[in-house]
Amino acid sequence: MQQKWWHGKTAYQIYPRSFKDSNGDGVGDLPGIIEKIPYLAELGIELLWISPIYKSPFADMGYDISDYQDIDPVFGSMEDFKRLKAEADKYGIGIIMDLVVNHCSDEHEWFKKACADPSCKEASYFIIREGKDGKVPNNLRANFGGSVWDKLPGHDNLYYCHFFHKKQPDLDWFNPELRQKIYEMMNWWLVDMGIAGFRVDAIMCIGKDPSYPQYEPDDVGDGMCSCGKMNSDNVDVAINFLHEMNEQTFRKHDKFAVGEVFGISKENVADFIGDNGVFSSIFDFSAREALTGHYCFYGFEKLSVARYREVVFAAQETAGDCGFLAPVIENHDEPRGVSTWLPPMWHNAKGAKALGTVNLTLKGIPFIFQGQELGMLNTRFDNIDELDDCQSKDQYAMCKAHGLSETVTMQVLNDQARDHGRVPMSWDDSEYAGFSTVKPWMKVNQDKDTVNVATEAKDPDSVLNYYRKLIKLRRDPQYKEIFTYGEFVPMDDPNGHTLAYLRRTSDRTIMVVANFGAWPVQFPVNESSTILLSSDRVKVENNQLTVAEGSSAIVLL
Ligand code: TEU
Repeated sequence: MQQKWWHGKTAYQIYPRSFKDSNGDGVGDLPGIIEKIPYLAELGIELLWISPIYKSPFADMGYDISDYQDIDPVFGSMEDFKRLKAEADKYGIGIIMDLVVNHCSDEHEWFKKACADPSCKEASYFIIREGKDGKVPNNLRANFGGSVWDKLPGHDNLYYCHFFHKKQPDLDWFNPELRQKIYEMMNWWLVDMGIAGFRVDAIMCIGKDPSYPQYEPDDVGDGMCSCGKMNSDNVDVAINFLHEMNEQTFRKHDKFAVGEVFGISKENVADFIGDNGVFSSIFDFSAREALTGHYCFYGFEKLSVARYREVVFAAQETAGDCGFLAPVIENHDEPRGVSTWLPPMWHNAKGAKALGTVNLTLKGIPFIFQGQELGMLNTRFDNIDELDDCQSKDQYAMCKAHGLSETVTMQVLNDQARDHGRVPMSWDDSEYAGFSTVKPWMKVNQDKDTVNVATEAKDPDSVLNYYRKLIKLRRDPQYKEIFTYGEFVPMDDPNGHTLAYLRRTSDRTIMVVANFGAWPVQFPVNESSTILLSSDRVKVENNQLTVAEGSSAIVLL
C-alpha cells in the first residue's frame, strides 16, 4: 500500500447544529466551531468532518442541499467558513466537507427549473419518469418510508425519484453533464477553498437500474421493496462512476475521501480502498449492519459482545493489507456507541474508555463523533415531540401502525433513534450544557452535570483525559508506525466478552485487550512487557497480563 498524508491521523465528526451555538439562537454555528478548534487540537484531532453546512431547507437536516457553494445563514457565512479554515490550518487540522450528491434539495434551482419545464437541461439532471396506468413507475420503497416516486410538482403523469425524503430528489448519475457539474463543484472546494477532502454521503445509492423494473416485494408487507435492493444489485454501476469521480477529483489533487459504504466483502473491498480503490477509506459499519436486518427499528436485536467482536474482527480481516477502514462506534445517524454495543453494566465511564481503546487501536483511520470523547450516552426521550428526525417520525408511525403501545414505541426510539447523535454537545453543567444561552433546538442530555467538557477536563481520570492520552499514544513517533500500518492479528476471547488483538510490525508487537465481562481476564505476556496505557485496573505479573472487568490495556510485548 502506498503511504499517504492522511495515514495515522485521527478524525472527528462535528454535527454543526449541535456542536456550539455562538449567537444565542439555539442552533450551533461556524463561529461556535471556530471557538472550539483549540479544544479539538488539544484532543489530538487532525481531520475534521463537518456534517452539511450548505444552504438547505433542512428537511433532512442539511442532507438536502439547495446550494452546494454557499453556507446556510443559520450556520454563518462564507467569510465564517474561510475563518474556520484558517483557524484549522493554524493547528494542522484538515477540513472534510460532507459530499451529498446522490440527491440535492427540491429547493435547488435545478429542480425548480425541472418543475417549470421538464424538457429543459436541468430536468435531465433528475430521474423523471412517466407513471404506469396512473400509478408510480415501480414499487421501490424510500429509505425514509413511502414510495421513492412522487409527482413532479405541476405535472400530472410525471414522477421524480427520491431514495430518501421527498424533498431530496435523486440526481441522475447516468447524465455525463451532471457528473461534470458535480466534479467542478468538488474541485472548487478541494482546490479553491483548500479543504482536505470529503466524506461521501449515501453514495452507493447512485448504483441504479435506469429501467426501474418492478421488484419482488420484501417482507415488510406493503407490496414494496427497499430501494437498497436496487443498489445492492447495481454496485458495479456505482463503482464505475466513482472511479471517474476519483480520477477527476480526489486522486488528481491528492485529497482524502471517506465513503459511506455498506456491504463490503473480500471480493469487492479492493474496489473501494487501497491503491486502486475509489476512496481513501470507508467507514466500518459491520456492527451496524449485523444489527439491522429489518426496515422497522423494532426488528432490531442487541448484539452480544461476542457477536460485536466477531463482525468487527471480520471487517479487519476483510480489509487486511488492502487498505484502511475508518473505525467508528457512532455518528449522527446512530444512537451512542456505548449505549448500543456494550452490556448495560458498562454504560458508564469505564465502558466508554474501554470501547474508545478499541475504536482507536483497530487498524484504520478512526473517526470520533462529538461527545464520544466525553462518554456521552443515549438521551432519554419522553415523547415523540422531543425527537426531530424525519426517520424517527416515520418509525414512530410504523410502530403505531403495527399496534405497538406508546411505551414500547418510545422504548424502541430510545434504543435506535438517530436523534441521539443530534442533541447538544455537553460543554459544561449549566442549564443548556454550555452549548447555548437559550433553549437549544434539541433537548440536552440528562447526564450533562457530570458528563461534560469543563468537569472532565479537571478530572485526570475522566473519559476526556483518557481519549487525550489514547490519541497522544497513537501520534507518538515511537508508535505511530505500528498503530498505523501494523498488521491486525485477532486473539481468542477467554470469557465471551473480550476483544483482544495484536498489532504487529516486523520488529515489535502491541497487544490490545478490552474486557466487557464481569470478571478479570488474563493473557500470557513476556518478562519485559510494558503497559503503554490502561483505562482501569490492569497489571503485568509473572508473565501474565490481568485486565479487570470493564478495563482495557495497550501493552508493548
Ligand atoms: O445516510 C445514509 C444512510 O444510509 C442512512 O440514512 C441510513 O439509512 C439510516 O440512517 C439508518 O438508520 C446519509 C446521512 O448520513 C444521513 O444523515 C442522511 O439522512 C442520508 O444520507 C440522506 O442524505
